[in-house]
Amino acid sequence: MKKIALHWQILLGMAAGIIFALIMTNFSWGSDFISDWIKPFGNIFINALKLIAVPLILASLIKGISDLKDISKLSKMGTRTILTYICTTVIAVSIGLVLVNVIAPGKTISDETRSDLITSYEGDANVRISDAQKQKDAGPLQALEDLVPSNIFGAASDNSNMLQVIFFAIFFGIGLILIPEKTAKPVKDFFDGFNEVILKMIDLIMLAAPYGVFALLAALVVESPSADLFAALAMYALTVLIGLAIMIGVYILLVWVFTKNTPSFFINGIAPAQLLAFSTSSSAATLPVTMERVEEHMGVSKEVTSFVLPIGATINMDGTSLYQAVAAVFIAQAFGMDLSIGAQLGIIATATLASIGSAAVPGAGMVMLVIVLAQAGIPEAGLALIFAVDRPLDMCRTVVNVTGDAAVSLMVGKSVDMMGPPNVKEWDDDYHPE
Ligand code: DAS
Repeated sequence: MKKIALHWQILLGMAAGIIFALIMTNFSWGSDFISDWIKPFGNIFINALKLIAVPLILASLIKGISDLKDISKLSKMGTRTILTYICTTVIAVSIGLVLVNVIAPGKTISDETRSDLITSYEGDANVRISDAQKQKDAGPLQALEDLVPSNIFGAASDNSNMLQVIFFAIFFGIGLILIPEKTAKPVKDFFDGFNEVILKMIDLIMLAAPYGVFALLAALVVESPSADLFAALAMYALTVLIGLAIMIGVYILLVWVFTKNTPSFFINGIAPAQLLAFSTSSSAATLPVTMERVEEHMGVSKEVTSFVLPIGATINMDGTSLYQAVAAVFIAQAFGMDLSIGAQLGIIATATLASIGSAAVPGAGMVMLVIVLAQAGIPEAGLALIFAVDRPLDMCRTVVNVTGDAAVSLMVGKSVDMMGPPNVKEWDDDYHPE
């Protein structure tokens, strides 16, 4: 049978999980059967995602930072590229935070459903939510102090110290850049290979996604059979989609203002890459098309695209960072946790860093969400809540990731004067900006 694309398999797994659970609830033993024999597979799947988070941060950040070594040679373009990428990511996270606080999808859940959620979470994780929240609301400089681990293995062993792992990865990457090239090469080669292995492991974990989603959804239906929970999930997904749409508008505006290229020129230029990003959920798989579209149809010179776009596919994931901010606050709302402004600002930092560390492959944003949740003391059990709708959102946020990379390429190309005149529809053979 022709292989069905993974996201259709996952959507099938979602539907099958709901239908299976609705059938089983007609039997007196149905709910127990699902809790005892099906739900564990959902937890195994979530644990596999959490398992890969720390190695993924180490691999992708150390590789990403050590790749920046080339940037020092292109300091003018490099600095502008990194700063612009960080700015667009912070804008994306901020849009996500404003929307999720205004729409508050997690607050539409009834108190009864919320207490069911808390009971099931505290039962599974035997952690009282209030305690988890309290330890995160310590003094103002506590967050800064917590950034530096006293023991990397201790930090790596507890998912709630993800920022410490990120700190170590960045620190290690900087050290790698500063030692002589000859000495650094074997270490850099090791982390390049290590990164490839981790990406392959994510691929393998995602192969189990249809079955993991089936189990998660079946458990969700029998354990909190409330319609308001599904309504809240729908509102959460809508909040993410509204944020992603606003982000596309922000890019169109930035390109219009900074490069004088019209919205229709930009959208017509990037549309084929957006469609590929939507169907593959992978910025990495879309990269060749993104480069061709930005170079051949939007006039940015190869010297800029061959530098800015690969870095962007690796560290600039604005759609992912917006999604992580919305998801984290939604889960906190669902569990009845009021996040302080300090905790939400912390989410801006962790979602920005987590999106930098997210790999450009399907489901990576979900893996890195573990960091944002753990750092803010938000129950990771919430992953089971939102993973049900993650894949369709992954397809949409990858479109935004790719669009953001293209927009920044145009802006950097314009700023270093390596870009053709605005709104050139098609490049004729003898005119390409060098
Ligand atoms: N699918 C990832 C990408 O390729 C983004 C994500 O998982 O959030 O951009």
